[in-house]
Parts: sequence; C-alpha cells; structure tokens
Amino acid sequence: MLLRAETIPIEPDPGNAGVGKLTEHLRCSAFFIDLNHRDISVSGKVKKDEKTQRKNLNLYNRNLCLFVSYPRVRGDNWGSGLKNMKKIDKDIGLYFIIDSGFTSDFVQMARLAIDIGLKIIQYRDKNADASEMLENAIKIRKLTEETDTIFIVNDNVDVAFNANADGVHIGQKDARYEDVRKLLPDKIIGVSTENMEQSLLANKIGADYLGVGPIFSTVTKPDAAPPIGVKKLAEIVKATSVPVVAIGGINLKNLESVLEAGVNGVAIISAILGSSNPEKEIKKIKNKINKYNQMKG
Ligand code: TZP
Ligand code: MG
Repeated sequence: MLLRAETIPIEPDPGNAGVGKLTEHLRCSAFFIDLNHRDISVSGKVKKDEKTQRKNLNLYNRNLCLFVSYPRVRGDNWGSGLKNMKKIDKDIGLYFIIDSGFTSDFVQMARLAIDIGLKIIQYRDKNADASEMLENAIKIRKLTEETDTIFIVNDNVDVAFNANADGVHIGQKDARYEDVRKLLPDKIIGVSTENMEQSLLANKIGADYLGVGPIFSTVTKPDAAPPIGVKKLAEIVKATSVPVVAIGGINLKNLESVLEAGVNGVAIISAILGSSNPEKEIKKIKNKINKYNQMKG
C-alpha cells in the first residue's frame, strides 16, 4: 500500500515546538514507507542494498519535508486501527511502561504483561531513533494484536501510526493534541499533565485519558516537573471526567495512597523494571490494586 508523498519546504516554526516535532515525525513516516515499499525510492529506481537506501533517504529527508496523506484524506481506514480497535475504559489498573532506560527486552516485557493480563502497556524509548522505534513497536504490535492489552506508543505519533498501535501518549512539549487527533482520529490519545490547569484543558479538548504526575519524585524522568503529591492528584481526579492515570515514583509502598486519590490507573516504570524480578513485581502490584478495588466494592 502506498502513501502519496509530496515535497514541501521545511519551515522552522520556533513558535510551536510541538508542530515542529510532528513535522520531523512525518518526515520519518515517509522514510519508512519508502523503505517498506521498495517500488518507491528517491531517484525512482529500486535500490538493492537497504543500507544504501536508508543513507540516501536520510540525506534526502534532511533537505525536504515529505508530507504524508492520512486516512481521512485518503478516504480509507489504513492506520486508523478500525480492524481491531481497542477502547480504554475506566478500570485501567496497572499501566506498565516498557522504558528503554531500563530494558531492551521490549518484546519479552510485553509478553509478560500480556500473559499477566494487564490492560495497557506503553513503549517509551528516549534512546532509539524513529526507525528503531518503529521496528520495536511493530514487534510489540504483533504480540498485542490478538489480545485485549492496549498498546500505546510514547511521544512518536508517526511510530504509533505506522505500527498501527492502539494509541499514542503525548506530553506537554510534544505535538499538540488537536493536531494529533486529526492524524489519528480513531486512536487512543493520552496526554501528560503536571497540574490542575493542564489537566482541565486536556480533559476539555478530548484526551482519552490523562497521565498525571509526577506524583512523587522520580529519577526516571530527569526533566519532570516538581512532584504534585496525592492531595493535588485527588483534586485533579475530582475536577476531571476522563480516566486519570497517576505516574511518577509510584511503588508498592505508596501505591495505596495513590489509589486513595481515586485514580483509574497507575503508570509504573522503575519499581518494575528496576527490580530483579519484573514479573513478580507486576503480579504484586496488580494483586494489590485488585485487593484495593475489592475492598472498596
Ligand atoms: N512522566 C512523569 S514521571 C515519569 C514520566 C514518564 C516517570 C515515571 O517513572 P517511574 O520510574 O515509575 O517513576
Ligand atoms: Mg513525551
């Protein structure tokens, strides 16, 4: 299947970092599409050696911005996930983030999470370039495809699109929600928020869920905002209507205090991936959440 690619000049947009980043991602999308469909290449000829082709296309992408036509424009549902669309509900539980800062065993971790029956996993990779990310995301997609586990890609809209993930999670400095929604009309879009104001806005504009935090201090995200604590978290839960997933420094010890805030889910990285036995840790956290929910009726 081919996506139409047009060349348009890159216009630096200092006023809107989100859109700038999105443009970068879109360029990558076109790059992958070219690689996947050998009948397109920069010169119009099919290159035998993929390495050479990658190099040429990288060079090409540095000079040109490729604009990719998306499902609505194309009038079909490619990339929209319609075939096996998963929706997020209020009972999220443990939202496990498979983070490249802690593991490179993405597939193994995804398999663990699926076998344990987690509702959502996210692939977060601050080390890989978009091509590596896409390769990994496609592998995780394959695993999650026939299961009930929702698969979310962090940050990279193009990777989520091209891997046909169930959704994407964007932060305050990533592409803007409105732009992402246009590109991924039917997918789940989660938005990170750090305070009440951002949470109310994300809730209002239609985010499918909020990732609120950090709740406690965390070493996993060095550029995270100051921790907001569970009291502020509870206020945000009360003031918003979409599911709230708490994130940042959550572990078995403080888990109950986070659940007391009324959240729909808890996103965890280091308490699981930094432990000697991630499987055991996931099970313990899941059991604790289940017990809490049963107790609360
Ligand atoms: N966003 C806010 S805090 C955070 C992210 C991605 C890191 C969460 O990791 P951890 O190890 O569970 O504190
Ligand atoms: Mg982000």
